[in-house]
Amino acid sequence: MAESDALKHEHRLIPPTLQFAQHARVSGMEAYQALCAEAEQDFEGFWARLARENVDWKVPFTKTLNEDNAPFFKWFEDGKLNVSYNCLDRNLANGNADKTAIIFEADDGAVTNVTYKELHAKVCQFANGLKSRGIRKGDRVIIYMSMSVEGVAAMQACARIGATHSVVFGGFSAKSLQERIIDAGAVAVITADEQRRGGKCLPLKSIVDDALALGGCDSVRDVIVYQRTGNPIAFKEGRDIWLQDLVDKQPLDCEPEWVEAEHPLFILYTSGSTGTPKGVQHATGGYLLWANLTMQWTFDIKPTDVFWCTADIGWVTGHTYIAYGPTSVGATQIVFEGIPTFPHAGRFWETIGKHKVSIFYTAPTAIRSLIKASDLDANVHPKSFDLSSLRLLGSVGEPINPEAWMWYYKNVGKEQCPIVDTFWQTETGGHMITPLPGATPMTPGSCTLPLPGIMTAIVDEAGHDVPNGQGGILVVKRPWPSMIRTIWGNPERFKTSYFPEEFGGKYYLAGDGAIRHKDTGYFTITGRIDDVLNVSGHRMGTMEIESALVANPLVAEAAVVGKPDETTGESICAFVVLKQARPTGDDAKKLALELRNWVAREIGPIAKPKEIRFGDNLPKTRSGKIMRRLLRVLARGEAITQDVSTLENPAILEQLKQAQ
Ligand code: 6R9
Repeated sequence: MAESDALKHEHRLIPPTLQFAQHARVSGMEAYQALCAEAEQDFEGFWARLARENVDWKVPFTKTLNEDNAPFFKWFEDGKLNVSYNCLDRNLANGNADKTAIIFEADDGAVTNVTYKELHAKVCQFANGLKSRGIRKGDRVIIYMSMSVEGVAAMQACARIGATHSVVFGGFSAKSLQERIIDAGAVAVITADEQRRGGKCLPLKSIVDDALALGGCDSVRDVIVYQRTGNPIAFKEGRDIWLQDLVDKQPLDCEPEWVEAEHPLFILYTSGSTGTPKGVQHATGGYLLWANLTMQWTFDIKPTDVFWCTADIGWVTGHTYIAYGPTSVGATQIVFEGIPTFPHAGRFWETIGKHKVSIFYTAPTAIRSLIKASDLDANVHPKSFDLSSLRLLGSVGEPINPEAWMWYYKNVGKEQCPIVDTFWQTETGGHMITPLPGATPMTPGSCTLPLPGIMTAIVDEAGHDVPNGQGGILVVKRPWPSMIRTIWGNPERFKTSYFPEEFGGKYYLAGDGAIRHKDTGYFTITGRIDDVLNVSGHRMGTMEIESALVANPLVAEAAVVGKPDETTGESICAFVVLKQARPTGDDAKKLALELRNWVAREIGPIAKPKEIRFGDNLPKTRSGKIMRRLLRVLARGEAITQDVSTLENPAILEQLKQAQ
């Protein structure tokens, strides 16, 4: 049975242990159902109650939801607050001042602890430093940093002064960075001299220099540089400033800028099926509420927990479940600079033991690669480490296959820890469909049920609900507080991408396919239904990679498809037509390598195609459309059984069948 079929038939139900359920914040299915019923009966009242109970407002809101200009929804619009106040100051007031906020585990294993009081002081000084350079509420600031206390502090400092940050993952190229700087109209870039990963020093500041030198970034006045490695870097007088010099002598306190609930907290670029990456814009109040609540509901966070989310702050998971969620609930968390395989593939398990981590949240791709590594070497198997502190495990970023789920459950959680398989997106701001660890019986490979107040459904092309057991398109029928507000600078694209006319402009379209189990109603995500790939949990548009390839002077045409991959979920396979004759043998190998490196330079190493196949042409219909579905079949190495009668050039299939 193919794995997708196995998923559809998977119906094991594994209840949380009694011990876990008894002490959980949401304990038992009745408690979950009661919350769902409250949301059904009084939707606005439900959200208003939660927003009052979990967020500190400077000016309380009186209006919960404004749907007048749907799908541009407004939540808590007349309320005023500050996210950094909610994450830091309120922890000083409620007895957490000397509690460790961040345990920073460096690439080389060095540890730095930062208390809430210290983090507050750091963020205040940083915020005062930003203000001293003239950065104000509403300005956009790019953060191009590796995992560090300073990275988190940079985000919080922007939030404190009402500047809108846009974090760009440190693996993106100068060109990708430049595009984001221009689109956001950023006034400053915060970066580091270099980053340390896997024992190596990798450049950051020099990439910022390259990005700015590409042109069009005139809006940038300041480049603020955190010294991480101390290796020499170029410095441009007047523009560049060391973070240390900026914050030195700044007051340890900074009055928060009280912003409207709808004020843009951040923009985060993500890939869509067409065009350039979209600047997903999030608001302040609703986003904070959901970051805080999902820490409580999904992660059952308790004052004694040590929380570890292994994501990077360059992705949404690192925003919600590192920078904002854990701090807003006063948790102690690990911020990890390194990679899972350095100095050995037992690094995650070792670090869990070292810091007594109790909640661990990672991606299926990491789990799958560590399964492989521990099959080969018992020394890096979880059983060789002390994992007794763990009480809850989480998964995010892509579907987790039942086999990997079971391995995680048995070997890491020792069958005692619930697994929360959290389905959500950059656009949703926080979890959408996930088990509640003290309530929902789990099914491996299923993200189970939506959180209370999240009105997910599966519909057909016409927007009608499909019965359980039948696959369809995943939608959300009602707005929710942490939803995307717009695409930065492109409201029209926001409407057409997420609230398409096919569904009357009323449903939020996630871009994923899903199916509900016929008995339990549990959701299983079947993967993207658009041209978005998910490689190791990183989202990439096929169009973006194709555009990068055709920007190479040698390339005439390119088509990119995803191919299932045991470790990374999906891998990138590119079909390329060169302007010169089709290369073969060593020539083909050499050119493939050149093009792979080209894509890494254009977008970033994460976008490198794993495989490149050269052809004299691509399979096209008589009207000239590339038949991607055939390319997908070829990439998988499967025989073509589909109808190819509309194909202009069927002979090309034979040529593209073989990987070089
Ligand atoms: C948080 C994050 C979003 C896309 C999403 C879907 C996939 C994420 C998943 C999952 C199945 C899960 N995805 N979590 N698929 N099960 N638990 O990853 O955001 O980078 O925007 O990606 O990832 O395809 O549409 P983002």
